[in-house]
Amino acid sequence: MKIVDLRSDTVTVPTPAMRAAMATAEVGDDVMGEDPSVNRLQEVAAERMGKEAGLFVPSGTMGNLAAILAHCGRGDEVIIGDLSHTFLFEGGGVAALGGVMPHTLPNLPDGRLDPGAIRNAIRPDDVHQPVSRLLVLENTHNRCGGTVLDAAYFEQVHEITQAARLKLHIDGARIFNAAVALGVPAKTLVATADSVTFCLSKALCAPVGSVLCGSTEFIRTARRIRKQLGGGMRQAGILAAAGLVALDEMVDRLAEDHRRARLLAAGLEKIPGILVETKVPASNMVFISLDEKIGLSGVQVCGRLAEAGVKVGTVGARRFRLVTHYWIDDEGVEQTLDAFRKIL
Ligand code: TLP
Repeated sequence: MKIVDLRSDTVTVPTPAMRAAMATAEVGDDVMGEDPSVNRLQEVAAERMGKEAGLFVPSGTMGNLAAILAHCGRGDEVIIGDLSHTFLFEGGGVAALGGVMPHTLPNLPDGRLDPGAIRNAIRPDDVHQPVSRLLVLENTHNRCGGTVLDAAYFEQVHEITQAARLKLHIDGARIFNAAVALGVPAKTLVATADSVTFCLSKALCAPVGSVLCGSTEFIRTARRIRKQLGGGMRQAGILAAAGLVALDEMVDRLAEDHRRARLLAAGLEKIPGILVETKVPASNMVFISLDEKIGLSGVQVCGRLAEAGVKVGTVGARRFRLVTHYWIDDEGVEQTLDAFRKIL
Protein backbone atom coordinates (compact mmCIF):
# COMPACT_ATOMS: atom_id res chain seq x y z
CA MET A 1 0.00 0.00 0.00
CA LYS A 2 1.24 3.48 -0.84
CA ILE A 3 1.78 5.69 2.22
CA VAL A 4 0.53 9.24 1.90
CA ASP A 5 2.27 11.25 4.60
CA LEU A 6 0.54 14.60 5.08
CA ARG A 7 1.74 15.21 8.64
CA SER A 8 4.13 17.92 7.51
CA ASP A 9 6.33 19.04 4.65
CA THR A 10 9.24 18.32 7.03
CA VAL A 11 8.80 14.63 6.16
CA THR A 12 10.05 15.23 2.62
CA VAL A 13 13.10 13.16 1.76
CA PRO A 14 15.75 14.46 -0.64
CA THR A 15 15.20 14.15 -4.39
CA PRO A 16 17.53 12.00 -6.58
CA ALA A 17 19.17 15.23 -7.85
CA MET A 18 19.92 16.23 -4.24
CA ARG A 19 21.42 12.84 -3.41
CA ALA A 20 23.65 13.09 -6.50
CA ALA A 21 24.77 16.61 -5.56
CA MET A 22 25.47 15.48 -1.98
CA ALA A 23 27.58 12.56 -3.16
CA THR A 24 29.89 14.80 -5.16
CA ALA A 25 29.81 17.97 -3.03
CA GLU A 26 33.03 19.90 -2.55
CA VAL A 27 33.53 20.27 1.20
CA GLY A 28 35.82 21.84 3.81
CA ASP A 29 35.71 22.89 7.46
CA ASP A 30 32.83 25.34 7.70
CA VAL A 31 33.70 26.52 11.22
CA MET A 32 36.89 27.76 9.60
CA GLY A 33 34.75 29.26 6.82
CA GLU A 34 36.34 26.88 4.30
CA ASP A 35 33.45 24.86 2.98
CA PRO A 36 32.90 26.00 -0.62
CA SER A 37 29.42 24.48 -0.85
CA VAL A 38 28.25 26.17 2.36
CA ASN A 39 29.78 29.46 1.25
CA ARG A 40 28.02 29.20 -2.11
CA LEU A 41 24.67 28.35 -0.45
CA GLN A 42 24.99 31.33 1.88
CA GLU A 43 25.72 33.64 -1.07
CA VAL A 44 22.82 32.34 -3.14
CA ALA A 45 20.46 32.48 -0.14
CA ALA A 46 21.46 36.07 0.68
CA GLU A 47 20.94 37.05 -2.92
CA ARG A 48 17.46 35.45 -2.98
CA MET A 49 16.52 37.33 0.20
CA GLY A 50 18.05 40.62 -0.98
CA LYS A 51 20.34 40.70 2.07
CA GLU A 52 24.11 41.14 2.38
CA ALA A 53 24.93 37.81 3.98
CA GLY A 54 23.63 34.39 4.96
CA LEU A 55 24.39 31.79 7.62
CA PHE A 56 23.67 28.08 7.20
CA VAL A 57 22.10 26.69 10.39
CA PRO A 58 20.96 23.15 11.25
CA SER A 59 17.28 24.05 11.77
CA GLY A 60 14.65 26.74 11.55
CA THR A 61 14.53 26.78 15.32
CA MET A 62 18.23 27.61 15.55
CA GLY A 63 17.88 30.24 12.83
CA ASN A 64 15.12 32.04 14.74
CA LEU A 65 16.91 31.65 18.08
CA ALA A 66 20.25 32.94 16.77
CA ALA A 67 18.45 35.88 15.15
CA ILE A 68 16.57 36.85 18.31
CA LEU A 69 19.69 36.49 20.47
CA ALA A 70 21.64 38.59 17.97
CA HIS A 71 19.03 41.37 18.02
CA CYS A 72 18.18 41.37 21.74
CA GLY A 73 20.01 41.59 25.04
CA ARG A 74 18.85 40.04 28.32
CA GLY A 75 15.63 41.64 29.55
CA ASP A 76 14.79 43.06 26.15
CA GLU A 77 11.35 42.42 24.79
CA VAL A 78 10.36 40.70 21.57
CA ILE A 79 6.86 41.42 20.26
CA ILE A 80 5.53 38.21 18.79
CA GLY A 81 2.27 36.49 17.81
CA ASP A 82 0.64 34.16 20.31
CA LEU A 83 0.22 31.55 17.59
CA SER A 84 3.70 31.95 16.15
CA HIS A 85 5.96 28.93 15.83
CA THR A 86 8.73 30.69 17.74
CA PHE A 87 6.45 31.36 20.70
CA LEU A 88 4.66 27.99 20.70
CA PHE A 89 7.06 25.39 19.40
CA GLU A 90 10.67 26.39 19.91
CA GLY A 91 11.02 25.28 23.52
CA GLY A 92 11.00 28.78 24.96
CA GLY A 93 14.61 29.05 23.78
CA VAL A 94 14.66 32.83 23.68
CA ALA A 95 13.77 33.00 27.39
CA ALA A 96 15.85 29.99 28.45
CA LEU A 97 19.02 30.95 26.62
CA GLY A 98 18.73 34.68 26.02
CA GLY A 99 16.69 36.06 28.91
CA VAL A 100 14.51 37.68 26.24
CA MET A 101 10.95 38.51 27.22
CA PRO A 102 8.18 37.55 24.79
CA HIS A 103 5.43 40.16 24.60
CA THR A 104 2.67 38.29 22.82
CA LEU A 105 -0.05 39.85 20.72
CA PRO A 106 -3.01 37.85 19.38
CA ASN A 107 -2.49 36.70 15.82
CA LEU A 108 -5.37 37.75 13.59
CA PRO A 109 -7.00 34.79 11.79
CA ASP A 110 -4.91 35.52 8.69
CA GLY A 111 -1.61 35.38 10.59
CA ARG A 112 -0.99 39.13 10.80
CA LEU A 113 -0.54 41.14 13.97
CA ASP A 114 -2.79 44.17 14.09
CA PRO A 115 -0.61 47.23 13.29
CA GLY A 116 -2.40 49.28 15.95
CA ALA A 117 -1.70 46.57 18.53
CA ILE A 118 1.99 46.58 17.55
CA ARG A 119 2.11 50.35 17.99
CA ASN A 120 0.49 50.09 21.42
CA ALA A 121 2.81 47.29 22.51
CA ILE A 122 5.96 49.36 22.00
CA ARG A 123 7.21 50.55 25.39
CA PRO A 124 7.99 54.16 26.20
CA ASP A 125 11.49 55.06 27.34
CA ASP A 126 10.91 54.38 31.03
CA VAL A 127 13.26 52.68 33.50
CA HIS A 128 10.39 50.61 34.89
CA GLN A 129 9.76 48.84 31.61
CA PRO A 130 11.70 46.46 29.42
CA VAL A 131 13.13 47.76 26.17
CA SER A 132 11.08 46.86 23.09
CA ARG A 133 13.76 45.66 20.71
CA LEU A 134 12.33 43.36 18.11
CA LEU A 135 9.19 42.34 16.25
CA VAL A 136 8.88 38.80 14.88
CA LEU A 137 6.43 37.98 12.09
CA GLU A 138 5.84 34.61 10.41
CA ASN A 139 5.22 34.06 6.68
CA THR A 140 3.57 31.78 5.68
CA HIS A 141 1.82 31.54 9.02
CA ASN A 142 1.73 27.91 10.08
CA ARG A 143 -0.90 27.79 12.86
CA CYS A 144 -3.15 30.29 11.12
CA GLY A 145 -3.53 27.88 8.21
CA GLY A 146 -0.49 28.46 6.00
CA THR A 147 -1.74 31.99 5.42
CA VAL A 148 0.25 34.46 3.37
CA LEU A 149 1.26 37.99 4.41
CA ASP A 150 1.83 40.38 1.51
CA ALA A 151 4.38 43.15 0.92
CA ALA A 152 1.79 45.90 1.58
CA TYR A 153 1.37 44.62 5.14
CA PHE A 154 5.12 44.65 5.75
CA GLU A 155 5.27 48.23 4.43
CA GLN A 156 2.54 49.24 6.85
CA VAL A 157 4.37 47.61 9.76
CA HIS A 158 7.66 49.13 8.68
CA GLU A 159 6.34 52.66 9.26
CA ILE A 160 5.67 51.68 12.88
CA THR A 161 8.89 49.79 13.56
CA GLN A 162 11.05 52.42 11.90
CA ALA A 163 9.59 55.21 14.01
CA ALA A 164 10.27 53.18 17.18
CA ARG A 165 13.67 51.85 15.99
CA LEU A 166 12.36 48.35 16.45
CA LYS A 167 14.07 45.58 14.45
CA LEU A 168 12.04 43.10 12.40
CA HIS A 169 12.84 39.40 12.10
CA ILE A 170 10.77 37.24 9.77
CA ASP A 171 10.34 33.55 10.46
CA GLY A 172 10.15 32.72 6.78
CA ALA A 173 10.37 28.96 7.25
CA ARG A 174 8.04 28.81 4.23
CA ILE A 175 8.75 32.22 2.69
CA PHE A 176 9.02 30.66 -0.78
CA ASN A 177 5.50 29.25 -0.40
CA ALA A 178 4.34 32.79 0.34
CA ALA A 179 6.29 34.19 -2.61
CA VAL A 180 4.95 31.61 -5.05
CA ALA A 181 1.38 32.05 -3.75
CA LEU A 182 1.62 35.81 -4.35
CA GLY A 183 3.63 35.53 -7.58
CA VAL A 184 6.41 37.81 -6.31
CA PRO A 185 10.13 37.23 -5.59
CA ALA A 186 10.75 36.27 -1.95
CA LYS A 187 13.02 39.30 -1.53
CA THR A 188 10.10 41.70 -1.96
CA LEU A 189 8.37 40.10 1.05
CA VAL A 190 11.39 40.50 3.32
CA ALA A 191 12.63 43.87 2.03
CA THR A 192 11.73 45.68 5.25
CA ALA A 193 13.13 42.96 7.54
CA ASP A 194 16.46 43.19 9.34
CA SER A 195 16.71 39.41 9.27
CA VAL A 196 14.91 36.38 7.90
CA THR A 197 15.20 32.64 8.43
CA PHE A 198 14.00 30.30 5.71
CA CYS A 199 14.00 26.51 5.68
CA LEU A 200 15.46 24.22 3.06
CA SER A 201 14.19 21.11 4.81
CA LYS A 202 10.45 21.69 4.50
CA ALA A 203 8.61 22.10 1.21
CA LEU A 204 11.93 22.52 -0.62
CA CYS A 205 12.77 18.88 0.21
CA ALA A 206 16.37 19.20 1.37
CA PRO A 207 17.23 16.80 4.21
CA VAL A 208 18.55 19.32 6.75
CA GLY A 209 19.03 23.02 7.22
CA SER A 210 17.86 26.58 7.14
CA VAL A 211 19.53 29.85 6.24
CA LEU A 212 19.48 33.03 8.33
CA CYS A 213 20.03 36.18 6.26
CA GLY A 214 20.71 39.80 7.16
CA SER A 215 23.42 42.45 7.07
CA THR A 216 27.09 41.45 7.13
CA GLU A 217 27.43 42.87 10.63
CA PHE A 218 24.35 41.00 11.90
CA ILE A 219 25.49 37.71 10.40
CA ARG A 220 28.92 38.11 12.05
CA THR A 221 27.15 38.28 15.42
CA ALA A 222 24.79 35.41 14.53
CA ARG A 223 27.77 33.23 13.51
CA ARG A 224 29.26 33.65 16.98
CA ILE A 225 25.90 32.73 18.54
CA ARG A 226 25.53 29.71 16.25
CA LYS A 227 28.87 28.47 17.61
CA GLN A 228 27.71 29.02 21.20
CA LEU A 229 24.58 27.01 20.47
CA GLY A 230 26.68 24.15 19.10
CA GLY A 231 25.51 24.74 15.55
CA GLY A 232 28.96 25.17 13.99
CA MET A 233 29.18 22.17 11.65
CA ARG A 234 32.26 20.93 9.86
CA GLN A 235 31.94 19.41 6.36
CA ALA A 236 28.39 20.71 6.14
CA GLY A 237 28.78 21.13 2.38
CA ILE A 238 27.23 17.67 2.03
CA LEU A 239 24.02 19.24 3.33
CA ALA A 240 24.47 22.61 1.64
CA ALA A 241 24.75 20.86 -1.73
CA ALA A 242 21.19 19.61 -1.32
CA GLY A 243 20.16 23.11 -0.27
CA LEU A 244 21.56 24.55 -3.50
CA VAL A 245 19.49 22.07 -5.53
CA ALA A 246 16.49 23.05 -3.40
CA LEU A 247 16.86 26.73 -4.29
CA ASP A 248 17.53 25.93 -7.93
CA GLU A 249 14.85 23.39 -8.68
CA MET A 250 12.24 23.26 -5.95
CA VAL A 251 10.84 26.79 -5.62
CA ASP A 252 8.63 27.29 -8.68
CA ARG A 253 7.03 23.87 -8.33
CA LEU A 254 5.55 24.84 -4.94
CA ALA A 255 2.53 26.05 -6.93
CA GLU A 256 1.70 22.35 -7.49
CA ASP A 257 1.56 21.74 -3.73
CA HIS A 258 -0.75 24.72 -3.36
CA ARG A 259 -3.00 23.41 -6.13
CA ARG A 260 -3.18 20.01 -4.39
CA ALA A 261 -3.98 21.64 -1.05
CA ARG A 262 -6.92 23.38 -2.73
CA LEU A 263 -7.99 20.08 -4.30
CA LEU A 264 -7.80 18.37 -0.93
CA ALA A 265 -9.79 21.13 0.80
CA ALA A 266 -12.48 21.08 -1.90
CA GLY A 267 -12.77 17.27 -1.64
CA LEU A 268 -12.86 17.24 2.17
CA GLU A 269 -15.48 19.97 2.16
CA LYS A 270 -17.88 17.57 0.43
CA ILE A 271 -17.49 14.85 3.09
CA PRO A 272 -20.17 15.09 5.79
CA GLY A 273 -18.67 15.38 9.27
CA ILE A 274 -15.61 17.39 8.23
CA LEU A 275 -15.29 21.12 8.81
CA VAL A 276 -12.68 22.66 6.54
CA GLU A 277 -11.35 25.77 8.27
CA THR A 278 -10.06 27.61 5.22
CA LYS A 279 -12.11 26.69 2.18
CA VAL A 280 -9.42 27.86 -0.22
CA PRO A 281 -5.99 27.29 1.36
CA ALA A 282 -3.49 30.04 0.60
CA SER A 283 -0.50 27.69 0.44
CA ASN A 284 0.20 24.04 1.23
CA MET A 285 -1.76 23.50 4.46
CA VAL A 286 -5.31 22.34 5.11
CA PHE A 287 -6.75 22.52 8.63
CA ILE A 288 -9.89 20.54 9.38
CA SER A 289 -11.90 19.49 12.40
CA LEU A 290 -14.52 16.84 13.10
CA ASP A 291 -18.15 17.80 13.35
CA GLU A 292 -19.68 17.01 16.74
CA LYS A 293 -21.95 14.46 15.00
CA ILE A 294 -18.91 12.24 14.41
CA GLY A 295 -18.71 9.72 17.24
CA LEU A 296 -15.06 8.82 16.68
CA SER A 297 -12.28 10.52 18.60
CA GLY A 298 -9.44 12.29 16.81
CA VAL A 299 -7.06 9.49 17.81
CA GLN A 300 -9.43 6.87 16.38
CA VAL A 301 -9.73 8.78 13.10
CA CYS A 302 -5.95 9.06 12.88
CA GLY A 303 -5.54 5.35 13.57
CA ARG A 304 -8.05 4.35 10.89
CA LEU A 305 -6.55 6.70 8.36
CA ALA A 306 -3.12 5.20 9.06
CA GLU A 307 -4.56 1.72 8.36
CA ALA A 308 -5.57 3.11 4.95
CA GLY A 309 -2.00 4.39 4.42
CA VAL A 310 -2.81 8.04 5.18
CA LYS A 311 -0.96 9.95 7.87
CA VAL A 312 -2.26 13.31 9.07
CA GLY A 313 -1.07 15.59 11.86
CA THR A 314 -3.19 16.21 14.95
CA VAL A 315 -3.36 19.78 16.20
CA GLY A 316 -6.04 19.35 18.84
CA ALA A 317 -8.38 16.67 20.16
CA ARG A 318 -10.52 16.68 17.00
CA ARG A 319 -8.51 18.92 14.71
CA PHE A 320 -6.00 17.93 12.01
CA ARG A 321 -3.44 19.50 9.73
CA LEU A 322 -2.75 18.11 6.27
CA VAL A 323 0.29 19.44 4.46
CA THR A 324 0.94 18.85 0.77
CA HIS A 325 4.48 18.57 -0.57
CA TYR A 326 6.72 17.19 -3.33
CA TRP A 327 6.00 13.55 -2.47
CA ILE A 328 2.20 13.95 -2.60
CA ASP A 329 0.73 13.51 -6.06
CA ASP A 330 -2.87 13.67 -7.35
CA GLU A 331 -3.31 9.97 -6.55
CA GLY A 332 -2.24 10.67 -2.98
CA VAL A 333 -4.95 13.33 -2.72
CA GLU A 334 -7.52 10.82 -4.02
CA GLN A 335 -6.30 8.11 -1.62
CA THR A 336 -6.72 10.58 1.25
CA LEU A 337 -10.24 11.60 0.24
CA ASP A 338 -11.24 7.93 -0.22
CA ALA A 339 -9.88 7.06 3.23
CA PHE A 340 -11.83 9.90 4.90
CA ARG A 341 -15.02 8.95 3.01
CA LYS A 342 -14.76 5.33 4.18
CA ILE A 343 -13.94 6.15 7.79
CA LEU A 344 -16.52 8.85 8.47
N1 TLP B 1 7.42 23.44 11.95
C1 TLP B 1 7.11 22.03 12.05
C2 TLP B 1 6.80 21.62 13.49
O1 TLP B 1 7.73 22.08 14.38
C3 TLP B 1 5.44 22.06 13.94
C4 TLP B 1 5.96 21.69 11.14
O2 TLP B 1 5.71 20.48 10.97
O3 TLP B 1 5.31 22.60 10.60
N2 TLP B 1 9.08 28.15 11.82
C5 TLP B 1 7.96 27.59 11.33
C6 TLP B 1 6.90 28.48 10.79
C7 TLP B 1 7.82 26.20 11.31
O4 TLP B 1 6.70 25.69 10.83
C8 TLP B 1 8.86 25.39 11.82
C9 TLP B 1 8.73 23.89 11.86
C10 TLP B 1 10.00 26.02 12.32
C11 TLP B 1 10.08 27.41 12.31
C12 TLP B 1 11.15 25.24 12.92
O5 TLP B 1 11.88 24.57 11.97
P1 TLP B 1 12.80 23.30 12.40
O6 TLP B 1 11.85 22.17 12.56
O7 TLP B 1 13.72 23.17 11.24
O8 TLP B 1 13.49 23.67 13.65
